[in-house]
Amino acid sequence: MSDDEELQMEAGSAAPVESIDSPDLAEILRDLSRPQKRLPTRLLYDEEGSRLFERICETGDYYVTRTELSILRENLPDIAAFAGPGAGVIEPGAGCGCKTRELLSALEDPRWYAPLDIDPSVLWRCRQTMSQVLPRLPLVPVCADFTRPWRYARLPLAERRLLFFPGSTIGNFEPHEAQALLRQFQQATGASGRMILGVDLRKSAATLRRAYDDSEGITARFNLNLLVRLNREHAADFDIAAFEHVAVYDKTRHRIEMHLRSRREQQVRIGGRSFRFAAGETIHTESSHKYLPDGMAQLAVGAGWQAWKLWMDPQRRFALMGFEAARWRQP
Ligand code: AVJ
Repeated sequence: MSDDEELQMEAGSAAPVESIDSPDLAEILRDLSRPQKRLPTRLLYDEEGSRLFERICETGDYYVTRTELSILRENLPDIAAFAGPGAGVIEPGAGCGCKTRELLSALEDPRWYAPLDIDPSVLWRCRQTMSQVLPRLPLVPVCADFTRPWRYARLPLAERRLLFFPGSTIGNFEPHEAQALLRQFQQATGASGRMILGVDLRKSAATLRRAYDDSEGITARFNLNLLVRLNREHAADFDIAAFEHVAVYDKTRHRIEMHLRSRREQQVRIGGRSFRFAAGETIHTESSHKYLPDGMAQLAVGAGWQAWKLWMDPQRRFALMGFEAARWRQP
């Protein structure tokens, strides 16, 4: 997404456009050329992918969303106090915004809400729900890939900026990338900035495997939809039935990985290239890192934040962590 396309929805007229001659394809071809084939995780979230992800959140096996929401509800007054009055709320990767709605309703005099999402359809739906629940709150939707630089300086004034990053999306990045992202968030919120981060905590491999390979098969559809998308958008010829979803827990890196496994030996064409798959060979599509609260605090401290608050469920499956900008910085 180019600089000029960001903030386009502010004007409220034209729908944001996805770039057609996408740099995505170059990245896809590079990723499929690696010894361990992979695909960019963010491509899971097209319109169908975002819808399927919302359905994953409703499954019994995916404890993440439910648990985070219960922590938020249990601690709302405390969390709102931490955010302080007059905040402008930024949410990278906003999604359906149901958690945010609860947060925003509890805040004292919030100034605006800026959801960022790579998928314009998500922003349109977000605008619709927000106009019903919080019609007076100014909405500043930003259509952008939040992992790339975006123009946060153009956001309106507020007492302070609060960055809300729930859902444990931070876990989808390698630890060093996660730290770089947290540093970018710190720059986006400034010296008076605060951040509320959702962090999924370490737990048994069995629980994690069930959460990322639910018995209803929604996660499998979510993962396979990536190939459907490549067929549609990049004229690839993946035989969807010849791949299956797998979730593997890597105990040393503390992360659950999603892969698409080739059921047989096959060739796939995309972007004028041909890729060979051995039977059983996989494409790595997502990693979800699991942290201890201390480990995440250390990452954030290295990114210009100081740890401030920790809210958890009684079983310690998930944490909401509150940070404020570090007052003291290493030269
Ligand atoms: C959207 C990053 C929170 O990693 O748990 C859910 C995505 N993938 N099931 C996660 C996901 C498979 C999810 N996040």
